[in-house]
Amino acid sequence: MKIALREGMAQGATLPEKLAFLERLGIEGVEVERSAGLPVEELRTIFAGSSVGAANLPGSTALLDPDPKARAEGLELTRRRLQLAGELEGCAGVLVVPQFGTRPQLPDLSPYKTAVELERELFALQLRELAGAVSGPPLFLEPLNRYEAHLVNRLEDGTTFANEFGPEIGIMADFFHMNIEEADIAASIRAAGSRIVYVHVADSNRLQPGRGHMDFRTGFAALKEIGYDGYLGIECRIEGPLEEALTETVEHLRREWAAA
Ligand code: LER
Ligand code: MN
Repeated sequence: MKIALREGMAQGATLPEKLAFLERLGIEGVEVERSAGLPVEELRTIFAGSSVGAANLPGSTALLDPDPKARAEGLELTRRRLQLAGELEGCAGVLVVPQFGTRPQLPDLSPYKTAVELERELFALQLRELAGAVSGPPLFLEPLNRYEAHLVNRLEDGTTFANEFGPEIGIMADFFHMNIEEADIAASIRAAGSRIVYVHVADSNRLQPGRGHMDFRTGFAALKEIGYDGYLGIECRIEGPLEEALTETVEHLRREWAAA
């Protein structure tokens, strides 16, 4: 197991400064956000000078946009990120949130197709297109809770899409969203099995792990059972001074993982 932090949560003005901060905390990966647009050679040079790796890269959030131009740009951006993921050693893949929002943005064309049916079919087509562009690290879908998204809320919703493909398409398990959507987090993790290629951690209140009442140990035991050995990406609000809080969080996560 390795620990990662989102780029935007790390201290520092530049990516090298942020990597130095993470190294100091013993954090092994960064979820690249803003810096994903840097030239590939520059990124490779920056990461070559650090023990911190690129944990994942962001794909487009416009794959279901009603505007065809925005969708085409979304596909292109995601293809570029898949290529970049293969250039950065140890990168787990490209994170795609299928859509944000509690209602479809596509029109309701009943009785032909409802908006949700259209979204499902369009998303499956977009994934087929993108699966063909995977030659290294996979694309993975992140299920979000019902207050943030409606199409893919539970791990099972993600695996339903992913199961149409081979290892090119995976899913992410985010403990904050699972805490709202899954009846039994451990059972859902076991059912998703090797489709899980990335994990986000936040506590029940979305503060840093250790500051709420999340039972990480049971979920971590299920991750170990399925042979998950990837990143736990910290994605949360931080209570208290950043460096102290993260030091405490890293300790908490390593302790819970060891005990699981
Ligand atoms: C949003 O709640 C979330 O969990 C993020 O990982 C989406 O990119
Ligand atoms: Mn997340």
